Amino acid sequence: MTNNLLTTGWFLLSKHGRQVWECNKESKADLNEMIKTFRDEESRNKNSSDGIYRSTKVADEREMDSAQTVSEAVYNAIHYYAQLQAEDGHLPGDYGGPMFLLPGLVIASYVTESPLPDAHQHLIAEYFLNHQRKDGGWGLHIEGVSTMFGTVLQYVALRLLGHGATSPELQKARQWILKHGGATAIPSWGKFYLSILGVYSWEGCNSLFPEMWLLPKWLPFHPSRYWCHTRMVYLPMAYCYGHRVTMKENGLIQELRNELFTIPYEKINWEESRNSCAATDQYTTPTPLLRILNLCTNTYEKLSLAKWREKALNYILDGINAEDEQTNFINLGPVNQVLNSICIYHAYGKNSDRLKKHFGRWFDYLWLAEDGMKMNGYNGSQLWDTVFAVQAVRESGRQKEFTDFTERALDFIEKSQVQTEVKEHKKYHRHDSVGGWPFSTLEHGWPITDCTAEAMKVMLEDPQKRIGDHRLKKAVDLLLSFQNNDGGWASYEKTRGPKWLELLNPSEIFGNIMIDYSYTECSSACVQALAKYRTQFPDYRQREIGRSITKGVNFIRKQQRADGSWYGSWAICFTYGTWFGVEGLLAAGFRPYRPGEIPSPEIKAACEFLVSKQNKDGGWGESFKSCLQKEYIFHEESQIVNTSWALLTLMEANYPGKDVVKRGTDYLLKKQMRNGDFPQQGISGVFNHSCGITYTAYRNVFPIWALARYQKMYASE
Ligand code: LAN
Repeated sequence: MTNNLLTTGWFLLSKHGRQVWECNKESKADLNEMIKTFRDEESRNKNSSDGIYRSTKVADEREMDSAQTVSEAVYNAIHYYAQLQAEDGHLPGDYGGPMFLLPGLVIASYVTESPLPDAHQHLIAEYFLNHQRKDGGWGLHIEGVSTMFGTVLQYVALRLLGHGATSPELQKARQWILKHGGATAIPSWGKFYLSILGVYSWEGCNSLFPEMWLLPKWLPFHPSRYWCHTRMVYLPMAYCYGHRVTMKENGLIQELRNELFTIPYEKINWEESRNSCAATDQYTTPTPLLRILNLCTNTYEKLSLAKWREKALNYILDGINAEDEQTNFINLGPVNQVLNSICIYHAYGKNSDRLKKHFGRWFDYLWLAEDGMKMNGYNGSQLWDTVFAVQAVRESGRQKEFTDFTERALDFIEKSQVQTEVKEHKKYHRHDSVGGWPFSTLEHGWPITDCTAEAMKVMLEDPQKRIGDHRLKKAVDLLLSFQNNDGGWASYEKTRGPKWLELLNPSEIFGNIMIDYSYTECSSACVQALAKYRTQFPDYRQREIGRSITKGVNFIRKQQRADGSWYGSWAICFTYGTWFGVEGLLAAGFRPYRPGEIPSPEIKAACEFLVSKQNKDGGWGESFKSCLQKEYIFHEESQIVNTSWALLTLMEANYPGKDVVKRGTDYLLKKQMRNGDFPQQGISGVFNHSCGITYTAYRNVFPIWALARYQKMYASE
């Protein structure tokens, strides 16, 4: 099968981390066949295995002998993974999973009269069909149960792509929608998209109160204090709401109005629909405070002063333009990419240069796999995957055998550090950027605390010293400036608002999105990086670094639960959080297990927690539900990725129960395929507590790392 894929004509073009799928061939027959196969296997894992990209790269398919020793397994695993590297040094991979991103792009393409090429449209529709659930609906993400948000959005997107309402798939979807109350029960972000299309009325949306941006900045609820993703999504949303941006009506829109609701469109009570949300979708319930606020802003809409509205909308458009330029039109994420495109079309028209630039960037988000063409959750996870790859290979001690790989990866990391400040960043509420590293590419440019920290860790061990002392100092300065008063580190910025702002979370589908909170993972990475820096450069900002580490450690300790675990916010879940918790504390000098010594109680408790969750087959497996319910829930089967995190943690703590570690390692060895790869199992990433996201690289990089650590510790095996 793998060789067939090479004849599909699709390949990934990559430059400085930018990822664009291109096709050089007219016939896509093989690809079609493969994509259909994905759908036909009823019981199959919903996670594709990034088969297309990998088949275009893995030329060396010589059947290697199955590894007999851990050392051979490590070699085979790196040998396989290294082949996935792009020319520019980064490790490309599937970053799909959420099901609310691609329909947004299809809607934007329709509304802005900017059609995607036919082949893309075809593959996008296939992706939607591949992820339809048996009950006819779609979830918030590929593994989630059907929701109104997912189902209406994919339904509408398929219709916009030319699928007839009478097709069996769409009929089934429609039944699901009607049975669950019709599209008036779609959550607010869905109401927003439908209003743009004219398939729902702006009257049925709570006010997005554009004037909020004109309020004094010292107010605790000023939007500049929101988590950057929330801020950057509600900015263009407020623009569209303020202008009541609505597409010109046409036959298809009229049909959709007839298809999506339980009562005739003209009879819908819009005011009543504002707060309706299907039970399947509700992760957070609107609080009384939010309801009161909505009442006020909805009333304001009736009186709104034209002068203020105009001023607010101009201010917002200026903010949209700034974000476009600062990110080279990539934008912070896939949602504001889509929304900004719609605003730009509205403000400057279909033929404007700005819209063309947006259009060009849509392709940076599209990813092709054997389940069709999807929209990635970001413009890629380039830097993140590459910094882990280097650390894993380094732990194996095999850099010399893979010099080319490591050199190119280091080169990519070096080039990705931000070295010039974002233009007028303060005016546009951005934290400093110089010295930081982004999650994806330099062109994207938004630096992140833990991406900066992980890249620093790698650069501190670079034998070539590619980045000199000066640039390392800049990274330290930035990390110190990011630290919160509670001692922790948030994701992109310092926490800017009070915790009670969460009471105003208007998205029914996500939790904890209003402010940027301190996270265990981010805090641990920053503590690790600062601790490492301090040992090599004891003279630079010595006291501040010392204080920062102490505060960071206190924060991490406070996050530990009574059972010894840490909750992970950005991957599933307690095994991930606990890995970071333990590595952070150990880097700061907490005691691991050592003969004749008592380990630090935090470390002991964490190890005991992990040991208590080991499965009979030696592996660990955690369900996505852990993230939602905030308690450890077992997956039906052990997961390679969870097992690797648990093993990395236990070994870093030098846990004395060798049998536990050996059985975990044996599980990994058993799972490895002959070519060195590992099978793709369940989804492993998460955000905002409710949405899963694919990190396809994790199935390679973490077993490499864990096996390498095993080999290092028990060299003879
Ligand atoms: C990411 C991806 C990377 C991730 C880590 C660096 C791993 C984490 O340690 C900190 C948080 C961060 C940066 C993160 C935050 C939320 C993101 C940006 C994402 C999960 C990728 C996609 C997601 C974004 C919010 C998706 C768009 C959806 C909206 C609700 C706006």
